[in-house]
Amino acid sequence: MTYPILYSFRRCPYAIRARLALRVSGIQVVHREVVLADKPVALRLISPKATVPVLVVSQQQVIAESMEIMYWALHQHDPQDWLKGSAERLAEGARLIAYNDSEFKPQLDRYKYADRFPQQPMEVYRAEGEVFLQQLEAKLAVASYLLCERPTLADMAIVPFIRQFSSVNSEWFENSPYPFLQAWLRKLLVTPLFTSVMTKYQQWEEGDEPVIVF
Ligand SMILES: N[C@@H](CCC(=O)N[C@@H](CS)C(=O)NCC(=O)O)C(=O)O
Repeated sequence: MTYPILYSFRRCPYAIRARLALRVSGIQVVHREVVLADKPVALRLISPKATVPVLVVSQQQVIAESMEIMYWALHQHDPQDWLKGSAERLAEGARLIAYNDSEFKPQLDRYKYADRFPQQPMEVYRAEGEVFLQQLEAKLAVASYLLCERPTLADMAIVPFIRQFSSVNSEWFENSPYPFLQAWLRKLLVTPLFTSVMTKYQQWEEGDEPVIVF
């Protein structure tokens, strides 16, 4: 039996979303923990852009984008119906994910690493990111999850990024005017699914015994 190989980094929000989908779909993978400052040659060879996550399904099929890994896994098995919903809801979910990846993530990086962007004080970058928090808060004020009363792809693709935003200054986040978002984050982070994908692994090195996870 050969398993797909997942190059991953524990705290990377893109890798977390990929691991959530792989885990929920029950797909077993060989896990290779990457240290971004010390990327393995094997990763660079298989994916020249060398970002994580990367899923090596076979020699012919290498998936180097986190959303594509989510879709690949869920198209095989989607036991919690993350991909199910009306066309309108799915389109709204896709819009939120696209906004997360293209607008919110750069804002999150500037907030997190504000000292590297001295043009503006940290509060300015945080306020930019809050535009997305406000959008999510409005959704969560009327439903338990972003699109409906159960988690869907949008929740699972976005929650790792809100987790990262919240942990830049957890005291600020806990006191921010986003109670529905706070509750949603708390609820998702304590699920067995989420905690299971946050297992710690040692840095992978060529020749290591395969670490099989599912
Ligand atoms: N669009 C990619 C982005 C992945 C990404 O940027 N991952 C970060 C880690 S969170 C990374 O690997 N950065 C490369 C580096 O820091 O050298 C995806 O969705 O998978």
